[in-house]
Amino acid sequence: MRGNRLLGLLAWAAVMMLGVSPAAAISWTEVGDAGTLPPVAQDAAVVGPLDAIIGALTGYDDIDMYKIAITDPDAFSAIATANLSVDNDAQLFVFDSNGFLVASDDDDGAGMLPAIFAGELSGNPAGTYYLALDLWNTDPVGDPITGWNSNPGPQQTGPYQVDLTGAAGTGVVPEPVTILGLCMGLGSLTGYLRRRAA
Ligand SMILES: [Ca+2]
Ligand SMILES: [Ca+2]
Ligand SMILES: [Ca+2]
Repeated sequence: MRGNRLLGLLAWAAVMMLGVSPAAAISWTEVGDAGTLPPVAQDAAVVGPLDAIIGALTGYDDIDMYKIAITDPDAFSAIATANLSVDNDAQLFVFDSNGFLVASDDDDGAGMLPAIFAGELSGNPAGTYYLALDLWNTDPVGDPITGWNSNPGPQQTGPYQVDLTGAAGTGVVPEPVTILGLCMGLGSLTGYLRRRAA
């Protein structure tokens, strides 16, 4: 009995030390420059709830597309904040796993920033989606998307953040065998401690 309680305590301590608590929401920060179409979208490869994407628009007409998981379509929202060099006139687009547009917005957020609110994706299945942020008025071409009509007005650059609800990273949870190995190791340690105590 004492051994079981000790094992539980040690497992809890190990989880805390490894930082693998599955409930902690985390953000994804753009690495280099995110691509513009699903095949080259940047994978938000974190494990568990994804509460924000942080990036920057650079160059003449940057388009940043990220691959994410939408775990709760009813609760899904994407609210942009930014500090772009002219007037923050950005846009948001959400495409499904096949590249079909399922939601978009230009100015529903603060100022001319875009926002997609909870409920707008209701009726869509949970799964893989692509979230893109770009400048007005560069719009997707084709449905499913095959490209973009570059038409930034005004052209501008700067940092942005898209706060998310109902979303998760595309990373995979650790293999069960890893957890099993950890528990076996803890079991051995518990046995050792019990033998020492005896
Ligand atoms: Ca970028
Ligand atoms: Ca880009
Ligand atoms: Ca806008």
